Amino acid sequence: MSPDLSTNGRSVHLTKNASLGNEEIVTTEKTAEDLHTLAQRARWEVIKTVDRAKAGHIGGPLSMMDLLISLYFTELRIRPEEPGWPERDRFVLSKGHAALGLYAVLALRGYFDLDELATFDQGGSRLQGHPDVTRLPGLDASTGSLGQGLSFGVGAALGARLNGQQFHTWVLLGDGEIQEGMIWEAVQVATRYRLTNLTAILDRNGLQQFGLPSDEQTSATDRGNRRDPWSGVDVGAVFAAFGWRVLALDGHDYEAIGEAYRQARTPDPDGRPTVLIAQTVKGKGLSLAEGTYTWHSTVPTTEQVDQARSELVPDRPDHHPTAGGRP
Ligand SMILES: Cc1ncc(C[n+]2csc(CCOP(=O)(O)OP(=O)(O)O)c2C)c(N)n1
Repeated sequence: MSPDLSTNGRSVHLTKNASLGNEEIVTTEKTAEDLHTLAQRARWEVIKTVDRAKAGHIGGPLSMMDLLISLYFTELRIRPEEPGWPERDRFVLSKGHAALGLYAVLALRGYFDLDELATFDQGGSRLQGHPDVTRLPGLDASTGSLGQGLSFGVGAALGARLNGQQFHTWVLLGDGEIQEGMIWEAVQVATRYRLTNLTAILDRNGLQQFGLPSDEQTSATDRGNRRDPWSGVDVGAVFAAFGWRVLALDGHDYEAIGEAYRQARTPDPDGRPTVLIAQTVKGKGLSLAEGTYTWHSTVPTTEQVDQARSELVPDRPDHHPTAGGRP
């Protein structure tokens, strides 16, 4: 079944969520094919928007896209028409530089019109280069300075417990981001308070912006091979040693993602917070960009935009830079 994108994601297939103990309609039913179609469309919106804005990130939004589409269309208990609903699940995009990917998903999910993506990164826009909670309803945290989102998530999860609320808190981390010491402070506090209502999702794409020195230094300006410093490290074992429940998955396999989300929401009987180690490919979906660090934040050429459209949304000739498609 194909998703009805013509309604901007609003006429999704809805189910009642019995576990909330009421008739709230909060989640949607989607097949793996539906999710793939949505994710490819969202990836295209990212490329198209970076092309228009002549700024933004591509590699990180594309690597997390299957995780995010699955989260927003099958798992999160949210009301796009009431973004501030107090019982909503909380979501923190800790790797805030991937904001554009989140905006594309929020638009497809019905928080705002897709057309608004054309304002991305402009002064006065609600869609800043990094998420700004003071501007855009639907966001739960402002992020962009890497390392802070998990601490915010700990606070939200602890607050839920203290207030007797049932919502779950989800935090999406980059694997380069976990170099930040503040992440590990939050990891310890989450264990200390037995936050079973907190899930971290690690986008393990193996690349960051810059990285370790190359094996062979080629020049004084060499900024490394862009592998993240956790390359070769069993990061799941590290979280486990800190007392977290660890689930490993393929971050592009919708069935595995859905199953991991269901498990993560189910409170761990041993009282541990949960981390999902999602193996992903940076730039996923665009063959030019897959596994290539230079696509972390790059403005594509006209030819590359055309290639992206033909790979991601071959049936949508709605944006063609060479045909004057830019607003
Ligand atoms: C505290 C801080 N230091 C540096 C940056 C600049 N920066 C933006 S993205 C990035 C790389 C992040 O890598 P990763 O977390 O692996 O993200 P992904 O590969 O998923 O895009 C860096 C260093 C930042 N935003 N915040």
